[in-house]
Formats: sequence, structure tokens, C-alpha cells
Amino acid sequence: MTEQGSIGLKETDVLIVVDVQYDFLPGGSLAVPDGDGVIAPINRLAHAFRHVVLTQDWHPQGHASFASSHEGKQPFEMTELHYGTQVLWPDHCIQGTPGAEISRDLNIPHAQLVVRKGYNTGIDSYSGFMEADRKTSTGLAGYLKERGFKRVFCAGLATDFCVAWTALDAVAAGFETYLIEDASRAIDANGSLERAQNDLSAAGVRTISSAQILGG
Ligand code: VGL
Ligand code: ZN
Repeated sequence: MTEQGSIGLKETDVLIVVDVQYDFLPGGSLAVPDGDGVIAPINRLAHAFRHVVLTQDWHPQGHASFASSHEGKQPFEMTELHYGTQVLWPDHCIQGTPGAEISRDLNIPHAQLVVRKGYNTGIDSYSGFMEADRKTSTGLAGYLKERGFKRVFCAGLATDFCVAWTALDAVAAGFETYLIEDASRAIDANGSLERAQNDLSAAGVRTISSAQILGG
């Protein structure tokens, strides 16, 4: 067990803020329940981190992860793509649309990088590191290593998809990895949250609260 405020932040720590975009917020096409609940804790956390990276889901029209791209399929059904099983989503985060914009309520002017992902029409990318074919890299691991970061802290939307997959790839890339639970919210479709939590703990991702970082 870690105590409150016991994670002293260091120069080699980086916060990754995952997909806090209008389509995942209330009123968006793939709104995460209570999605805007992440904004206040993320703003508090970001203030404490010298180094912050953002991810941005960024799909072309007709993306393979959209139910609308598959005849007869509805959102939240599954299909088989060339790399495996894919959940089908409502159209969301289409490049250049308002829904794809990162929330203006985030107050992180010192963010150093925005990593866009999911821009290949035929491949989804929940993770900020690696697309769903598990072969195509975004380059983020190389960037973080070249910058000398050692610990990666993940927060944002959605806990059970993009935050979890980003954290799993961070730990696989050799970073000590934390998922900040109260600064993330889940979609929780068909047991996805419990599955993600099992995968995270099996992989050695540590779940913590903002209070363990910020104190109080
Ligand atoms: C996400 C589903 C589809 C996410 C992105 O940000 O968690 N989920 N695309
Ligand atoms: Zn997406």
C-alpha cells in the first residue's frame, strides 16, 4: 500500500493525459459516463508535473473502428479485422472536427507533445504507443526514452480502453507505470472495465489516486 502523498515527483516523471476530447465528454458522440469528472483532477495533477504529454484520438472518415463503416453493424458490436477482434464504435474524433478537439477546459499550457493516434484508416489505436495491429508504433516510446523519462503516469478517457492500453504499452516498454484512477473514467461496455483492471494488475501497472501524488 502506498500512503497519501507518498509518490514524490521527480524530473524523470511524465504525465500522459489520454484523449480528453469533446467526443468523449458529455454531449459527444462517444460520451464516457461522467467524462468531464477528469478535468479538475487532471488540471491539479498537470500543475504538479513539469512534463506532460497529451494523446488525441484522430480518425479519418470511414475508419475501420466505426460501426458505420461495416454494413449491418451497430455501435458496441464486435467484428473481425485483419489484426483481430475489434469493438465497433459510433463515429468519433474525426480529424479536424470539433468533436476531435482537446477540451479547452484543460489548463495545461506547458504540455510538451500531442500524440495523435488512430489515423490509419484500417487500424484502431487505443494506445498512445502502439496501434491495435500491435506492430505499428506511434513513436512515443522512443520519444519518452530519448527524453530520459523513467516513470509514466496515465490519466484521462477512457480507463478501460485508451488509458489502460496506453499504460499497458508503457509498462511493456520498460517504464514504471501508474494509472491515476480518480483522474480517469471508464466506458465499461460488456465487462471491459474489470477485464482492463485484471490486465493492468497482471502487467504490473500500479493504480493510484491523485491524493497519493498531490497529498491531502
Ligand atoms: C477510445 C474507444 C474508441 C478511448 C477511443 O479514448 O478510450 N475508446 N476510441
Ligand atoms: Zn477511437
